Amino acid sequence: FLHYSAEDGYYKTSPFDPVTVPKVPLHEYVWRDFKKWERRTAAVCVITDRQYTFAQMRDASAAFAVRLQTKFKLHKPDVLAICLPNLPEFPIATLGAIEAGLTVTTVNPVYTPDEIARQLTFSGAKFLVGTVSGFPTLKKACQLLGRQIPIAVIRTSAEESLPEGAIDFSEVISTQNVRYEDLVTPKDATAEDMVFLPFSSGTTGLPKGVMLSHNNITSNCEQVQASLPLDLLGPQDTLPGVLPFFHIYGLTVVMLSKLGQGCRLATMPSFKPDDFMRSLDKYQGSILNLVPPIALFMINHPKMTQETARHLKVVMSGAAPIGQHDVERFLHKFPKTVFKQGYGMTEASPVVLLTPEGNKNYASTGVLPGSTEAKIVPLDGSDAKGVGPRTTGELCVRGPQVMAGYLNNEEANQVTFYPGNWLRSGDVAFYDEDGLFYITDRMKELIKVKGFQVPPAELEAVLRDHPKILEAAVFGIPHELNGEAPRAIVVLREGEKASAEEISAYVAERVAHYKKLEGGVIFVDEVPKNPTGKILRRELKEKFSD
Ligand code: 4UV
Repeated sequence: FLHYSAEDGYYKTSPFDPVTVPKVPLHEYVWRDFKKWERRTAAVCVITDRQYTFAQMRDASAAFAVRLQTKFKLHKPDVLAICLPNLPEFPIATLGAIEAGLTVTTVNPVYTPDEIARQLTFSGAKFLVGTVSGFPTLKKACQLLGRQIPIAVIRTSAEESLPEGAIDFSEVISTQNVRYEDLVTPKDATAEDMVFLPFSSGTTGLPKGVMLSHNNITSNCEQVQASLPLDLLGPQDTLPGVLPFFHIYGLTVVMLSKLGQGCRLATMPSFKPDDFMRSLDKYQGSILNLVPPIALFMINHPKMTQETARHLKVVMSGAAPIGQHDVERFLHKFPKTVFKQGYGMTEASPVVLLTPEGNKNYASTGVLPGSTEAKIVPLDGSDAKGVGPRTTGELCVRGPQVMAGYLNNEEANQVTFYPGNWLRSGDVAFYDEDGLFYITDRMKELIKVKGFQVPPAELEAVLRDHPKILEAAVFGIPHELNGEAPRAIVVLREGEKASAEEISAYVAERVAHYKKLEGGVIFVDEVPKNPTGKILRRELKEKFSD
């Protein structure tokens, strides 16, 4: 599977058969077989036991689509923002908006009003879906935005009443008095239209809108499904919905791909040990996508036993590196499960590498899925040609799952793609003679905390706003449980004094909790920079990591 061309240098192709790009809108793709299991449960909340069958979910999302068009006058190319924890209604909101022809931008529900307002501004969202408890934050975000957006809220229990000014989500998804025939498909709708607009910082800078088309996502669903044997996955299976659906890993790989295959989602709004264990035990979780900190939880928590995980067949870890030693510890405790890894990025819908069947090489993150090509480019970027096996460099990929680009950001698109549509991952990797890939390092500035993106540029901007701070730089240091933790080096203005606690608290007030400066604050006289003023992050890491 190794090829050479004068243009691309050495590049790898997938050991799998090419996938057929579905060429249908995403909601049609997800509902393609739903009649086969329409009476079964599609999603259940492990806290309230609130649930929807496939038929109920299908009808509710279609009703939502009709009302978005007729009542709220939303049409392609309008953007709808979903700011929800994992609830059974998440797929209803998503698939309904898509059926109405809209683009969905998914917002992290733990964001601060500032962070939400920024995403609403960049995406131009015209409608918001949230929860009763999240409503005050969403309202504050809209105030910052200076523009009114209708906000529909989900009531997660009977005790929650509708806040003033909010729209009742249960009313807009109600199947009573809906005229399904009123739904219009725009004449110019194609499977190349943008269906999702998640945000990612990519290789550098602030978060940017990632334009993903219906075909990007449906292709990736096909790629993921083809890599798992069919008898392994189907309507008999339950997936604990623990990875956040707002993040592309939870959205594509867990929520959409698995609903399309008739699996049941056992959703939980956040990771809480008891809820998580209930999803495996009472709700019989059989396939589990997780991030390394959850694997560590399963290894270390005394109540998490083989008995708790007795239904579990397959575990797939991704979004951050997991050590081979930890995989071995996991398999020692849960010998009956198959352990797989995946590697992906928002810009690739997300899956780029997957562990093949029968693999026992736990140092590797796997092989390329169908129709995907990859090459390794020397790190200095002097020549965008690929190198051969066992030589490290930047991993670059090409395939039907790769984004068209970042929204309204030609500059970022220029640096993110090499000629020939090769998406630069910003990760350091190599492949071996068997076509297995190994991620060895990250060259982009991104920090990953529990698999979540923490863009240093964002924290640096917050720090620079502090009246006592002249300059700041942020980088990641290793963290035993979370993978990494953000650490800041700070230059104070002349004559100013501040404590590390004061700076940390200032940041903590302004960002989502996982972005806090858990790695500490160090005061310095100067931030190391190159002659053009770019922060020298490698040097920072080497100098200030201990
Ligand atoms: O953009 P993002 O936040 O995207 C992700 C997606 C992870 C997925 C998706 C589908 C899977 O099936 C799966 O197993 C994992 O995280 O962040 C992208 C960056 O995260 C790092 C790497 O630096 C990416 O550029 N990353 C993601 N997966 C891995 C990883 C991994 N397995 N090992 C090491 N780093």
